[in-house]
Amino acid sequence: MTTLNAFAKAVGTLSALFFLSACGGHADHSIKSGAQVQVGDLMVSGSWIRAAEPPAKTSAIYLTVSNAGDQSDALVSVSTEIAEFSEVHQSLTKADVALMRTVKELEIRAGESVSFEPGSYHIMLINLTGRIEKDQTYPVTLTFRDAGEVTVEPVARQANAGGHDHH
Ligand SMILES: [Cu+2]
Repeated sequence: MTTLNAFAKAVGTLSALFFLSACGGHADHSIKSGAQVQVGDLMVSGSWIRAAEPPAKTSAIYLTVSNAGDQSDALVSVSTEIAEFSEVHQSLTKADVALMRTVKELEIRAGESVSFEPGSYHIMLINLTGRIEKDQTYPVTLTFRDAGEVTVEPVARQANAGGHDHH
């Protein structure tokens, strides 16, 4: 747990630095890649994607979804051109074995937020169609059951797998 917490803190610090250096001065750009995109009562913030180079065929996207409304909503699909398949997964540890399960519909309850982060929920990208280069942004469309579609542009960061072994 200590390692994970330290990792999460390091990532948090890096996000702040990247945000300042990559987006300074361009208001439109910073809204897209950064920090917050709103759709209905939902706010998607802090999106980033794990940089990947061949032969890696998978990567993952992390973000936070907050629901300011008084109705539950759910993330029902994710699409992007950078991978053949995109799925919502949850990492679990059972008897010291790291596992992942597919989440068909991820509920985001009224007034709550769900964080996608290493070791927990993530958007798994399977069969990447190219490399994911550090500091580049890659558009990804999220579809919510009620709020509908929204496109976010996570920025790529170098990060170790954080215990995320896939298949
Ligand atoms: Cu996964």
